[in-house]
Amino acid sequence: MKDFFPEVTKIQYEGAQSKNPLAFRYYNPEEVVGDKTMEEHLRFSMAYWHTMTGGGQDMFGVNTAIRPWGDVKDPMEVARMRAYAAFEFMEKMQIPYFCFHDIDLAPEGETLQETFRNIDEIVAIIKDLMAQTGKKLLWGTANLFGHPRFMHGAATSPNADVFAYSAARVKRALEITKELGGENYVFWGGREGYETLLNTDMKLELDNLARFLHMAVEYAQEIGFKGQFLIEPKPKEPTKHQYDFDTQSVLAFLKAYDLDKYFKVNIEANHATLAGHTFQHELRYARINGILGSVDANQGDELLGWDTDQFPTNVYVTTMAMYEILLNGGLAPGGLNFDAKPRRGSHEPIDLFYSHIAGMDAFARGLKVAHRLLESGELENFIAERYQSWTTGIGKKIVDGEVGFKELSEYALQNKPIVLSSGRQEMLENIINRYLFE
Ligand code: XLS
Ligand code: CA
Ligand code: CA
Repeated sequence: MKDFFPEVTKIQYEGAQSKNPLAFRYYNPEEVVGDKTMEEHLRFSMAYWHTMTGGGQDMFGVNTAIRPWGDVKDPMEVARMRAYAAFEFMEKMQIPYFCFHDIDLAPEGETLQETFRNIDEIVAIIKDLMAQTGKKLLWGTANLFGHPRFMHGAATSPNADVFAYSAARVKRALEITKELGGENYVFWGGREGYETLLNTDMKLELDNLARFLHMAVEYAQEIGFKGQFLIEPKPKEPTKHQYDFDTQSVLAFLKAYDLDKYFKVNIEANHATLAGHTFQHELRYARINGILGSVDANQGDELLGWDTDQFPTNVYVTTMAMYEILLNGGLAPGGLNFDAKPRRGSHEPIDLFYSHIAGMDAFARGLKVAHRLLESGELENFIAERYQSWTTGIGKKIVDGEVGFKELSEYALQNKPIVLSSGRQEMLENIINRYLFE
């Protein structure tokens, strides 16, 4: 088989002093941090669509990326070569997992039958490569947003035939995910939203989305797929308003439709930014509600209002993300999936290595800082102290449900003047910096 990345050998950990841009400075898979190795904590995954299938095309121009598996005419031959390139890349990068949409693997055919035949052929190749290399599938999904048939939605389309077609695609994607031992299955509602309420029956669309997800749950049970179902929140793009706006709206939807016991969320950093939240906010909200399932590890640009899917390099952000993930007891069976692409101008194959190394090192460093921060208890102790009034006296009575408005009013009327303590934001921010710079 052709060597697609002949200029690169396996990327190795060389330590923080290394100046080799093709080495890890922090990611050391075997290194134990707390109770697990880095590999077990981080569960890195390659996104097939960006790393293997994408080519740098944008609204103003065509593909720029040089991809050694893309230089033949027959799209099925490209798909076959791409599968081999994917496993060579994961091997060389020491990335244990990957994620895909059904049609990242193989081109759509003229008919649904042909699409399935194309995908099946590549799935067989991938299954062999997985057995040879030990690489694993973090999650599978179906692309229900790219083709014109989805222009008005998939499960939320006004046209019932589109709903049926989408069900067929998810059914097959679930079967493939099961066949490849996928540990999760993701629903990202690309076109599940609206452009204007003037033409939209919002109630019917939401009811239908819930019907669709219930059918998916039933079918997974029928075929014995044991993976975790995940919904990936995103507020906008491509539609102006997406129904899965953020984690809080997803949870409200899941509860309203009795789906909350079957689903968790896959949180993407860039989508948090688009929703006007920090990444940590989304992780925290999911964690405290027991629905933090997996993460799309990327970063957005606060100066741009769209989904830039950049590689995560901001160590402050990865530290606070890993802080939440450690408090969550980890992500398994989820992981950190690099739903990220090198910039359009970073078009050479080797840029795929530089960008993944940058992301893996940023998260590895974030993990180590977050672990030290948690071990010290500095933040948690401060918070416990700040909320201390809830553990004794009237606070405890409120928490224990022993008092109502009458008792509280009597208490307030005879209480001494209230004295508040400082929130100490700047002091705390400086504590974080101390850990980052240590
Ligand atoms: C797009 C989403 C998508 C999902 C999978 O913005 O991030 O790539 O992760 O469909
Ligand atoms: Ca994503
Ligand atoms: Ca994104």
